[in-house]
Amino acid sequence: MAIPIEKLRNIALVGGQGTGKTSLAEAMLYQAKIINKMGNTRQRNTVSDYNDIEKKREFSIYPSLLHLMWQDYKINLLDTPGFADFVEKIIPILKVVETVLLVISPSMIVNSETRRAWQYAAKEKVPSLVFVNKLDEEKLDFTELVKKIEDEFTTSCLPLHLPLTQDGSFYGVVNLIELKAKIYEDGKIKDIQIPQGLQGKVEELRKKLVEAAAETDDALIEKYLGEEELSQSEVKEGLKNGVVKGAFIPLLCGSAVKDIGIDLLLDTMVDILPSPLSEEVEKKGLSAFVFQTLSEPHLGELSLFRVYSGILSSGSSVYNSTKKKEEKIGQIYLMQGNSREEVSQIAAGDIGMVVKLKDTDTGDTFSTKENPMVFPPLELPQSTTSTALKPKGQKDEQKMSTALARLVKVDPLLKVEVDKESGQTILSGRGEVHLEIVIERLKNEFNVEVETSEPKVPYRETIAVAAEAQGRYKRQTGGHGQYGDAWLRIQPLGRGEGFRFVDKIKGGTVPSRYIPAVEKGVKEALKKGILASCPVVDIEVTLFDGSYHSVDSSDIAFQIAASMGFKKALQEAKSILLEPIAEVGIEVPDEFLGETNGDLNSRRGRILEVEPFGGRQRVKARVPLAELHNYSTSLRSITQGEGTFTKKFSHYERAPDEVAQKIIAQAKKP
Ligand SMILES: Nc1nc2c(ncn2[C@@H]2O[C@H](COP(=O)(O)OP(=O)(O)OP(=O)(O)O)[C@@H](O)[C@H]2O)c(=O)[nH]1
Ligand SMILES: [Mg+2]
Repeated sequence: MAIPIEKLRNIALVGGQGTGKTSLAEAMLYQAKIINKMGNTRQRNTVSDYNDIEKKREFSIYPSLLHLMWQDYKINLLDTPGFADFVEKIIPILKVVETVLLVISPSMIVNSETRRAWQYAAKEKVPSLVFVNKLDEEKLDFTELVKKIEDEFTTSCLPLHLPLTQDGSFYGVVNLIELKAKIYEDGKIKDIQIPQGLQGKVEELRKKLVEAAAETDDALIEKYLGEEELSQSEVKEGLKNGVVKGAFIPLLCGSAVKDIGIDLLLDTMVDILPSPLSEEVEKKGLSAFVFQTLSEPHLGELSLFRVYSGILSSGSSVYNSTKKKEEKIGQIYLMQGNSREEVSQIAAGDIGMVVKLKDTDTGDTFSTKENPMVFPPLELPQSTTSTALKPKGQKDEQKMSTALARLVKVDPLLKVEVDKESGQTILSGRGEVHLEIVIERLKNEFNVEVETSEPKVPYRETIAVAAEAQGRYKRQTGGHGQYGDAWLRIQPLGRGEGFRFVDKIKGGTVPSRYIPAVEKGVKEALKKGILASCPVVDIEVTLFDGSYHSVDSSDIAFQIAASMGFKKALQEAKSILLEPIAEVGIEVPDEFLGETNGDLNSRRGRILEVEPFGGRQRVKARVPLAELHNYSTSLRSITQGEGTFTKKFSHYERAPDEVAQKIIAQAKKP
C-alpha cells in the first residue's frame, strides 16, 4: 500500500531513563490495534524492548523501529534509550525524523539526559514536542511545569491538553484544540462536557493557543486581529507551521500504562506534526541514509534506512556513495520491534530495513551512480570510558577480535584498538554500562569470555641532567671473537623533541662503518628504559669516543656495546619518569562546581580556567591520565548525571617522586 508522503510521520521518542518511552510506544501500538494486549517493560514483553539484554535490564539499550496506521496516516516511531550511556544513539536518528517527542514525567521534568537529548535535537533543528507521562501516578503542578519547560528550553511552551484530575487522581484530558473533554475508564473512552470549574483556565490556554497559531501566518494573524474566529483547520495549520519553525513547544499529557490521552497524542501527530515534505531533498533519483545497524544472532546485520528521494526496491542495485561502491539490496522489510514484514519497496519519506549488506555502515548514503550525493558524516562524540580486554581462553584471541569487530560495526559509539605500545586490546565507549553490555554480548552471542583490566598508562623515561658512560662488549670464543666499545654522552632535550643522535668521533676511534650500528643499538635501548620498561624520550646521545678491533669488531658487537653504554649512562644521570597529562574540559551546573574542583584536586589535577555560562560552569584542567580512569562514572555521581567531559592528551610531565616510585615498583613485579 503506497502512502502519500504528506501522510507519513517519522517521530523519535527521546528523554530521560524510565520516563515511559517504550511504554508509550506500546500504548500507541495498542491504540492503533497492532497489538491486542499491552506489554510492560517490567514484564519484559513489550514490542520495542525485545532484545534479551534489554529484557534482563528492563530498560532500552538499542533504538527500535515501530510503525502504525492512524486514520490513514503511517507513523514510524523510533523508540530510543534514555540511559546516560546511550543518549548519543539518537544522533543518527535525528537525521531521519521530522519531530522529536520528548517524554518526561512530573518527577523527572528535565534531567541531564533529557537536556542533552534536547540539545542534540536543537542542533539538528528537529522540532520537539513534550509529552508528560505517568500522570496516573505522579502529582503535577501544571503551571509550574509549563514554566520549567520554558526556563529550561528558552522557548515558549504551548499546552494542547489540560489534565483532568479529581481528588488527586487523573482520569481524563481536555483537548484545547477542539475544546472537548474525554475521560478514560477501563479502556473505554467517553466524551464529556468540560467541567465548570475549569472553564476559566481552559479559555486562557485556548486563547494562548489560537494566538500562537495565528502568529505563524500573515493571513491568519490578520483574520485573528480582525476578531474573526479561526476555523479548526486554520488553528491546526497554524500550529503545524509553528512546530516546523520551532516557534513553541507543544505540550501534551497522559499515561502510557493506563492508556490515557494516547488517542489524542496520535491525533496530534497527524494534525500538527510535519510530514517528510517539510524537509524534502531536492534531488532526482534515489537518495537514502542508513541511520542504524543492528545485529541479530540468526540474521546477521540489519540496516535501517530512510529514503529521502526516489524509491528503494528489493533486489535492486544501488550506489553507496559514501563508500563509492555498488551495493546489492536484498529483501526489504518494515519493522515492528523484532518482527519483520516483507515489502517490495520503500518510497521517499519512509523508513525500512534491509539485511546482509556487504559494504555499508551506519551513516552511509545510497544514491545512483549517475546522480551521486552524500549526506554529511555523523558527528559522534568521543568515548569517555575505556577498559582493556583479554580473552579467558588462551585460544580465543582471534575469536574475540572477530566478535569485537562485529559489535563495533553495529555501534558507532564503540571503539576497539590494539594499543601499539602495550599490546592491550582497548575497548572504549560512552560509560561503564555501555562496555559491560559489550562484554555480556561477547559471552552470550560469541561464546567469548573476557577479563578486563585498566588500560596501561603510557609512561615515558627521560633525563634531567647530562651524563657519560662507556659500553664495552668483549667476547672471546674459540676462533674470532666479538668486540665493540663506545663512549656515549647523554643530554636532556626539550619536552616533545624526541631523540637525536650525534656523531663526534675524531680520528676514527670508532670506524665510520660501525657508527650506524651504534645508533641502532641506542635506538633499540630507547624502546625500554631502565625504570619501568617504558620508552626513553627527549634525549640527545653523542658518540664521542671508543675503540675497535680489526678482526673481532662487528656491527652486532657495536650495537650491544652502545645499548650497554646507553643504559649505564641513564643510571649515571639518574633518569626520571614522565607521565602523560590530559587536558580535560568539564561542564557542570553551578551547584556542583565546588565538589567537581575538589575531586580534580584529589586527582592531582590543575585547574586552568573556570568560565560560567548560563547556569553552568566550564572547567578547563590538566590532569594526569593515570588519574582519569573511570572519571566519567565519578563525574556522573558527583553531579547527579549532569556533568559531561572531554579529554585529550596534552603533554608529558615529570611524575612526582612518590608516584614514580609506585610505578617503578609495580613494573618490577614479576
Ligand atoms: N504509573 C505509570 N508507570 C509508567 C507509565 N509509563 C511507564 N511507566 C513505568 O515506568 C517504567 C519505565 O518505563 P519504560 O517505558 O521502560 O521507560 P523508558 O522511557 O522506555 O526507559 P528507558 O528505555 O530506560 O529510557 C516501567 O516500569 C513502566 O511500567 C505511566 O504512564 N504510568
Ligand atoms: Mg525504553
